[in-house]
Amino acid sequence: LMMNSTKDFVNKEVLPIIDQAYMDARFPNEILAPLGKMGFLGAPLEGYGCPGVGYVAYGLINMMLEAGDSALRSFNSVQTSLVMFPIYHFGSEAQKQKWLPELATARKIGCFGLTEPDHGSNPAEMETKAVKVDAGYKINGAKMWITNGSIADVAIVWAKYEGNVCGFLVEKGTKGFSAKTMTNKHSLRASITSELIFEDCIVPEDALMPGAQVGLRAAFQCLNSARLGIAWGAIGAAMACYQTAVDYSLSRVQFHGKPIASHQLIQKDLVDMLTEISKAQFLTLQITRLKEQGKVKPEHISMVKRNNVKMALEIARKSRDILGANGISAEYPVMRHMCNLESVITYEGTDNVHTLTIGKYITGISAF
Ligand code: TGC
Ligand code: FAD
Repeated sequence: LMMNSTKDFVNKEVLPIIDQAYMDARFPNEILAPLGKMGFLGAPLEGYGCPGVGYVAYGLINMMLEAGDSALRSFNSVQTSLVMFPIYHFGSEAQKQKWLPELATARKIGCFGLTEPDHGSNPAEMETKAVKVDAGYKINGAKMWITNGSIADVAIVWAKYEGNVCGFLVEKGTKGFSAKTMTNKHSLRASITSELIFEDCIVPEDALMPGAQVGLRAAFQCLNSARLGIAWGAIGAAMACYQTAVDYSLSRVQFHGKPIASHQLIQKDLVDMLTEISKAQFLTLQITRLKEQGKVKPEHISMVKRNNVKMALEIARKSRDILGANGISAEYPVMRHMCNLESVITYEGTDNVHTLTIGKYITGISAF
């Protein structure tokens, strides 16, 4: 039900506007109200206005959102897994009551600041620091490449306090905190990406999430949830590219008046695409069921994030090829998906990071 209603939402509200929003490098704010009404933000969480429908539903929602555009799935990943999830699991009762119902309806937007200009794959070396002051904590540092940063009402900010990574809630408008939209992106153009700057930014004592004072473990738990959603989302982008290739190859006529779909090499490409999408769906469904049963390991999630994004990129590139010159046109979604997926393969752990995570699991040797 959630999957079909998300598909209807994407068809009705998103597909008519997304190409132009992408070309204009604009996040389509107009979808926020209908998105909030759909009631699927915070899908796996229960209570505080969240639907509590589990991770399979969360995954299927992400799959249909990313069939529209990776920017929508990015929005949901950040809002649900990187902002609502930590508030829900690590926040105080007051923080949950204040933020979760508003975030669940998209009346408020959140962002997640872990990456820094000089520390991406290895956040353990982060430089952003918090020190204790009379009024609470003083934060100094910078975060980079932060989805939703400059449109967010609240930022989950990871900073070292007494050498230990802790999670803080920093509200928009806090003195010493500014967010600047990053421009000139060739990828995820319909998503806002920002730099967050903290200059003697003083947050109150209760900005610290009580459960997020355990080092990077808390941040990584958020990433486990988000990465699983991304694995599903990438399948959606692949499905959209595959369907475009099927439709196009049936209508495009070349050589002897025949549709290109009648040529054996094109059929092989379509067969390979459908096979890879189906394999990814089954593997990801099984791993998501393990997650719902509390049996999943981070390495399972690395495996599907790594596999599915690479699979989706290959399908997007092949689909673009099947469309010939039309493949680069904004009349078709494939080049947009392909460019978006170049971010998706990098964020939430690069392809190499997930390879080495699984390599460490197999051999017991860290090759980072
Ligand atoms: P390591 O020493 O291995 O572990 C430190 C502590 O964390 C625990 N841990 C995990 N816990 C839960 N889930 C996981 N996946 C975990 N991985 C590690 C670990 O048990 C340990 O706990 P404790 O209690 O002993 O302290 O960590 P490390 O610092 O060596 O890191 C290893 C590495 C490279 C895998 C990690 O740094 C990593 O994953 N790097 C990639 C960074 C990344 O993914 N950044 C994402 C930023 S957010 C983003 O991109 C959002 S995009 C959103 C969108 O628009 O969709
Ligand atoms: P680097 O870590 O500098 O890596 C560069 C290259 O070196 C990569 O190929 C990498 O795999 C490789 N490499 C690094 N270390 C090793 C090693 N030990 N062995 C082998 N290869 C290695 N971050 C957030 O915190 N919040 C967000 O909301 C967010 N949104 C984003 C949105 C977009 C559009 C993008 C592009 C990024 C976003 N990020 C976000 C940042 C993202 O998580 C980082 O870009 C990512 O973790 C990689 O870090 P980096 O770019 O610094 O690359």
